[in-house]
Amino acid sequence: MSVKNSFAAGAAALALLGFASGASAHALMIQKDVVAGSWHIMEIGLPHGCAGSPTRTVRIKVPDGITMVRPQIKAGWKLSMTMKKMDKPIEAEGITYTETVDEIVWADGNLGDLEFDRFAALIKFPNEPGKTLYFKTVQQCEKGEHRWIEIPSGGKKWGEYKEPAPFIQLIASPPQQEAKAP
Ligand SMILES: [Cu+2]
Repeated sequence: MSVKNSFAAGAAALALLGFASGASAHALMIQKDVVAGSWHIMEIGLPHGCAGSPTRTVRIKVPDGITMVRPQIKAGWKLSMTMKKMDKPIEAEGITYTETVDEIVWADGNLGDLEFDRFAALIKFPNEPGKTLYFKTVQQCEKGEHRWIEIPSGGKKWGEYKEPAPFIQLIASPPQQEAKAP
C-alpha cells in the first residue's frame, strides 16, 4: 500500500477513534484534558510508522513540573527510563524522592506502519489549572524517524506544524456534585 494510502488509513483509524476530522494522523494524546493535581494515565497513540517503515523505538520526554511517573510495561518492548534530580525532594507514602523520570524509552519493538498502538504512563499532574504540558516524542523506525517535538509559538496553531508535540491541557477540577439524599 502506498504511503499516501497509509496516511489515509491512519486518518480513517483516527475517525474511528472519534478524533475530529482535522486531527492529523500524527502522534496523538488519547485524552488531552486532565484535572490539575490528579493522577492520570497519559497515553500517546501512534497510528503510522515512518514513510512505510515500522516503528522500533519510542522515546517520550517528561515535561518539567511532573514529579511522579510510572511508565507502563509493554509486551515485546524493552522499557527503560532516565532520571533527573528534582529541585526539592518530595515525600509520598513515607518515601522521600529526590529524582523523577526525565525520559521514558520503549525499545526493540516492532509496530507495523499500518498498525496502531499506544504508549502509556501513570502520572501525578501538577496542580496548575490552565497549564499546557508538551510531551516531546521521538518515534524511531527501521528506516527514518519522526520527531514529534514542535511546540506552538508566535500564534501558529498546533495543527499547522509538521511534527507537533502531543500535549495535555490541565483543567480545574469540576465542582463536586452534592450527594442527593435518597
Ligand atoms: Cu501523521
